[in-house]
Amino acid sequence: MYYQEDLETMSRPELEKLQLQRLQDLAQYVYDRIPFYKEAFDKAGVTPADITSLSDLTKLPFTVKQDLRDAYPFDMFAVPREEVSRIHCSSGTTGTASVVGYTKHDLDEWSDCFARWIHAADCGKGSVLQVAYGYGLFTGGLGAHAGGEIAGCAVLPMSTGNTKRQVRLMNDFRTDILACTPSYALVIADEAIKEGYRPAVDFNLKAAILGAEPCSEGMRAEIEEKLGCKVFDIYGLSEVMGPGVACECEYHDGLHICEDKFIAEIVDPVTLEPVPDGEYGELVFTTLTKECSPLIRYRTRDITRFIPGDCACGRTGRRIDRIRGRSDDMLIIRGVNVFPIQFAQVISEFPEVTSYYQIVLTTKNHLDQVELQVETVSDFPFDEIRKLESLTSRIKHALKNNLQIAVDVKIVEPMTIERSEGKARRIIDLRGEN
Ligand code: DLL
Repeated sequence: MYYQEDLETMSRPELEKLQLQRLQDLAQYVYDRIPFYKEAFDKAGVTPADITSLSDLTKLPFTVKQDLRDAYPFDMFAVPREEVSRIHCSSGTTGTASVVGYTKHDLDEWSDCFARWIHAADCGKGSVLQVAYGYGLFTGGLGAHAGGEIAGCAVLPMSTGNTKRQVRLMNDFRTDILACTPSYALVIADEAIKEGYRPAVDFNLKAAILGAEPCSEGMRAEIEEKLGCKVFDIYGLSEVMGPGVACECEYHDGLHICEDKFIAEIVDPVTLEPVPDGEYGELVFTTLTKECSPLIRYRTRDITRFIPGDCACGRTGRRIDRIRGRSDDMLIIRGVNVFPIQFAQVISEFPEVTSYYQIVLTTKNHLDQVELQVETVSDFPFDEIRKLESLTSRIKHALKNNLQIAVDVKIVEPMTIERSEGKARRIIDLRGEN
């Protein structure tokens, strides 16, 4: 079921014509309004007038996360303050966050994107949408909320947490669609079962629109079985908009990009050259309709590929495969973005331990588990159990406060952690192996 059939099923030539027109306007717009882009275009020796075909996009410079951080807070905004309706920030980053602004028009465009995916899940007017993504600076909650309202749903703004209540209201209000991270969907399902419900029979769920983190096939199957509904993988990132940039349709064979609003490229993360169709590389986005925080060739660091061929649903937006990983070292642990350096920062405040550490990632019942292994300094009384326990619990607390995730801490004896002559191997990612 389409939401904006004309845009979603536009023929490729028509769509590409629209993209070119929008790209030309965008190039002029950012050149005139954002000093960063004027400088970057000048440096690359390109002017907005040089964009005469879609393939000219590759003449334009890339934008990276650091550019957004350097522009903190508002230097990348293309509109005056009085036209900004909302501000979000990227989650869980080290140092300065990247700030994204939205005009009223930007918010409407975003809602339209999300609404498309609610309709693709065969929901809309009359459906109850339970939003269990976090509300706040994170784009999940408000993005799903506004999309649900415009799609005609009755929106239940639960946010994350309070799982017993999520379960009770899901049953009592006959929720049709659940929107949250895949890990949280599983927590909700397990809580429901613990409370004595048979969610697949007792509840009214038709669809779960899950994203913000990778979801394995196994996890997806488990959620679908436990909750008795279809899972739709939804992708997005705050810098580019928020949830809804791409999502699965009813055929669940890749995520359609809203290509009337974004141009996607997949490039080799090292050479930055486009990879052949169907091959994996880094996803890059150019925003076509954003007024406040437009972006040219933004490097997402997410690794995926275009799925060749047409989709049976009739939507003409190309499909990307589910996100396979990231080209930088950002970890996504239970939906929270974490950088290894954040662990280092926390342990640096404990004189009892050295700066040698390793992060071991595993999965248990499809949920990410993270263990920090850290070494004591050589004069630490390793056999005094009370001291060891107290240190372990203090580090655990500090990590929870800083990273917003629960981390198991294993304190090991001096010189136990692998040393390296080259780059240290900080992350041992065993997810998917157990
Ligand atoms: O996670 C926006 C979002 C909210 C998307 C709700 C979907 C649902 P950020 O916090 O900026 O924004 O994190 C963006 O999360 O670059 C990916 O690495 C990862 N990510 C987002 N969706 C998916 C997905 C939101 N479906 C970063 N599969 C992105 C895998 C995803 N990874």
